[in-house]
Amino acid sequence: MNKVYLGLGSNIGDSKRNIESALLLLSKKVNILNKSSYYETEPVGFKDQPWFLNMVIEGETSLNPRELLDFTQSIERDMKRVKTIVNGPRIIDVDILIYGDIKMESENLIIPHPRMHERAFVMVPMFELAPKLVINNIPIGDIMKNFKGEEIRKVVD
Ligand code: PH2
Ligand code: MG
Ligand code: MG
Repeated sequence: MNKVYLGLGSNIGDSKRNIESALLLLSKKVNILNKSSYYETEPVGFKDQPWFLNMVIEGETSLNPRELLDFTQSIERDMKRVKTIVNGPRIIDVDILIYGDIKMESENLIIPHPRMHERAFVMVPMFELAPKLVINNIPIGDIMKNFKGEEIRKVVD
């Protein structure tokens, strides 16, 4: 079994339900060990869209990285995600953030996720789950010092 961290996000429709549906689908092939809190997050990259709901899960899977990507993309397809603008609104987004100790760069899959260091909406929930994680030789706590101040609010329920 391989330890993975996956990031989920949604900003169309009932985002909480969308993420919960994706988690249910994910659980067929990923044993979900731990879930972060949910966070309402300011859109990054393309500003003129609703805020996102984001969270991160820690899991284990026997799928290899390629198979895991196919699986997460099949979930996005099953949930009728439509690709429009880059960084634009989406019903569901499931991203592979970390896969064990693997570093890889293929045309459509880079692990660890190349942009996560800049994104509070990924790193804050990940820090909650794994405060001692080291990513590309940098402790997660150090990465957290570099954000540009995008707003993110923990959802308390
Ligand atoms: N995802 C993006 C681009 N921008 N902003 C927030 N707040 N949350 C996201 O999940 C997100 C984003 C591309 O995947
Ligand atoms: Mg994404
Ligand atoms: Mg994605």
